Amino acid sequence: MTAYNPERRRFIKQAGSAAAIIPLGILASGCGSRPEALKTPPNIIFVFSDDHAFQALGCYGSIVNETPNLDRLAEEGMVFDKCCVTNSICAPSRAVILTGKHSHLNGVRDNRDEFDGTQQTFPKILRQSGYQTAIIGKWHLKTEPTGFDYWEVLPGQGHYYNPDFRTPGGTITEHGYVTDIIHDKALDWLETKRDPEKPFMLMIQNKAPHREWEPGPDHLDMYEGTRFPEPPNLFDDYEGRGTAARRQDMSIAETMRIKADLKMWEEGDEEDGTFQRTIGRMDEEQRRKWDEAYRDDLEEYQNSSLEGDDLVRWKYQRYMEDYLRCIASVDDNFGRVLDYLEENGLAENTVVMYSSDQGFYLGEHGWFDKRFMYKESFFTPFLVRWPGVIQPGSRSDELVSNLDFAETFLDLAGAEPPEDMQGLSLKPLFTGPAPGGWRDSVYYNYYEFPAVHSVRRHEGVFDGRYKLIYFYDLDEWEFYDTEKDPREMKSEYGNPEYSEIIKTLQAELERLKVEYQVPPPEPLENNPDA
Ligand code: SGN
Ligand code: CA
Repeated sequence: MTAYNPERRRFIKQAGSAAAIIPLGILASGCGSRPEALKTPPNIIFVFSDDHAFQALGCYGSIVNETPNLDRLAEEGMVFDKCCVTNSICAPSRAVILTGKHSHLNGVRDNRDEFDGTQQTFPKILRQSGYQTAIIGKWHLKTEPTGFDYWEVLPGQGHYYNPDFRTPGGTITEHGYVTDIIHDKALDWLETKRDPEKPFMLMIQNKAPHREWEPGPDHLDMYEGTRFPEPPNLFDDYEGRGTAARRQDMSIAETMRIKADLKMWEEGDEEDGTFQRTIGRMDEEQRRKWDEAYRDDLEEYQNSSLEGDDLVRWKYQRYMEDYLRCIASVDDNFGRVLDYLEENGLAENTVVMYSSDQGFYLGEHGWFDKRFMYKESFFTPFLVRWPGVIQPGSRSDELVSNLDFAETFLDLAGAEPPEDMQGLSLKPLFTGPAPGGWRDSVYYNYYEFPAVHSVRRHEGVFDGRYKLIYFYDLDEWEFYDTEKDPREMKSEYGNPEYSEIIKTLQAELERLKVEYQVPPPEPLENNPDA
């Protein structure tokens, strides 16, 4: 890989040595022995949420919520501050993780594509290497899971209450709240279905905190009376950006629905499709608790006549309550997994990772949802704990990606990654500074348009500081200096001060497209801009 930006490389080297993370493995080898953790292939637990914004994690500096159990993982392990996704949307992210390949090669460019389960994936290779593999929870790839000894997955988006699960024996319906049930099943797998003779890979895949953000029975009253700080760009006017930011359909003001998203249902709404697949699934007791919890909000809303910015403010607060309640359940259940590992002597030799399929907007730019290459949806949380190997409380600001997860899992297992996987194993970063030749940039491509939320197709490159985005159907470029403009409010494309770096990044984008074998964009059908 050509290092195109020597300045950045120097910065990384200095930052790496300043951080002085001494791998425990090296310490131990000085005493003539290697820690147990490095000898045997470790177990891996990968906990993955759907739409969990890094802004809603304590260890990423959240000012809106607390996540004590996830933070425990951060305190005992490593936090990645620049974990990017290649394509900020659900099914594509999952396909990238399984295959270690960009969307154009794994065949899942958007949520409408079906995953071809006959292709090479990391769980298949882990199995060949002697691992027992299991996946429980959201899948979203349409076809049947392959490469897993055990699977129970939600159909499509799944349901929050009394969810269905696809299993090899057919679809079953469970009673309860989806996050609790996914974790019950995961703990049951560890307890009764795990083969103690083999290392294992367990993927615990939350539906939460995906829209419509339905909290579980244990958290319905949480944040009652809390006023969340508003992001400074909640009322963004998009002046500093192009057509795409202005024409999206994912704003709190316009797109967010008072009933379906914010639960202000009234008598007579029972036939509504969204009502049916959310509240309509509840049993009497669940429903009673729910109605009780929302009664005051509904009354307050009905008695107010909010408009304009005041209405947006109210919607933002309601949104945050429910979104963060969903996360509270993710965090509680994550704590159950950590406790189980400890109580059963598994904590030492199990690498625990936490991530999300992408980031999410919590009112920044006036938005919810994801898709754009802007910071909030481009970065995703990524935490790793590996006792005895990763220095507790460490952080990495290297450019890493969901493209790297497959090769990382294989490396942990001591398995050789296939030549055609496109990521990098992150294992070296767990114990020290980035090895020479580490990437200087990441490539991004978002494809789902026209579609829900109306985000234009775009590709781009990010080098850790500068971000270049090309909306190819609009033929519009944007460029951000994320150090000077961390909220990405003003594109500097066309600013002569940046013309050199823009040219360099344009060349880098072309280089990456050759390296990753990116074909030219397919013609767009039904382009509303044409
Ligand atoms: C649903 C949501 C959208 C969301 C997509 C994709 N609408 O269509 O807001 O962007 O899923 O989400 S909803 O009314 O059904 O909630 S993804 O995570 O699967 O990519
Ligand atoms: Ca998602």
